[in-house]
Amino acid sequence: MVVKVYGSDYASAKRVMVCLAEKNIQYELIPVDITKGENKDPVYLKLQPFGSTPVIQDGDYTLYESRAIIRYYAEKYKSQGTELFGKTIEERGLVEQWLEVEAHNFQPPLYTMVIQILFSSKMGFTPDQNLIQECEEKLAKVLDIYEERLSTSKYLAGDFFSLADLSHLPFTQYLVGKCEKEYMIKNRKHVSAWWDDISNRPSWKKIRELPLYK
Ligand SMILES: N[C@@H](CCC(=O)N[C@@H](CS)C(=O)NCC(=O)O)C(=O)O
Repeated sequence: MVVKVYGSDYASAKRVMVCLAEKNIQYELIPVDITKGENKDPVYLKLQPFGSTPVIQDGDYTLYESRAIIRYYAEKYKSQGTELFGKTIEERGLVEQWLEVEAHNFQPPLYTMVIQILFSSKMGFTPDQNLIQECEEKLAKVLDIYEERLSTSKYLAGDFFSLADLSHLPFTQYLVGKCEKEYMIKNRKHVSAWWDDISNRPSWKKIRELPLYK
């Protein structure tokens, strides 16, 4: 059965799509255009009552929150495609730790920067340069900790690619691309090598080049 991914051409749906690609799971993207308010449609709100994307439907099973979805598929198809949780319970613990770091330390300042730099005009407000600067400083401190970690292991959770690395792909792509802040990655030798490695995985190259429905 083909998994249905309801989402838009934004980062959180791509987090799910790249996970499905690593696991060789077929999916169909059902466009939900948030710029047209389709995520607030009563029919969509029955699937995701908070009105954000993505949501998956796998048969009669429905799940939202991108990180919950990727954890679900990494566990459900443990032995199919790339092993994304590591092999031991200790490795799993480290994958979970870095997934939490991504969600609570890395993503918040970067998310604010992305909204301010890329989406402010669409959303009808002027970017706040002080806020962007503040977020950049916060993110730089987080990346300094990544630099230290990645000087002793190839990937975040150890010497294996995992869900923790994967979860960083969509928003870091905004940072190095449309936000024009690639120097934040390139100026850190180990972070830069890590980014070159994970962003060149065939799964991510496929997702980031998708025209989706734009
Ligand atoms: N914690 C949620 C966040 C999802 C999220 O922020 N989605 C954005 C697109 S990247 C969205 O749908 N925004 C519209 C809205 O929430 O109203 C997840 O990881 O799934």
